[in-house]
Amino acid sequence: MKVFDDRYSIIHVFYGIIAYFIELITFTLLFLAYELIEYSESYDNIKGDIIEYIVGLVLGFLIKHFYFNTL
Ligand SMILES: [Ca+2]
Repeated sequence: MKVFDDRYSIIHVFYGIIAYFIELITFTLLFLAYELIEYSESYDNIKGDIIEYIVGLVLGFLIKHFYFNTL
């Protein structure tokens, strides 16, 4: 599996953070649609990118609940 393997990896993390702050379901569906179009033949890339996105979601959670102290 390819995780944090290219310059887009950090974008996936930031996208995850933004998704958590704005609208989780819509952003997740858009991300999955993009992944399926971009890497329709490489599930290794998709799995890696999803892990990068989840890392972003976790960071978004931590920032929102601990830094901004909101629920
Ligand atoms: Ca990747």
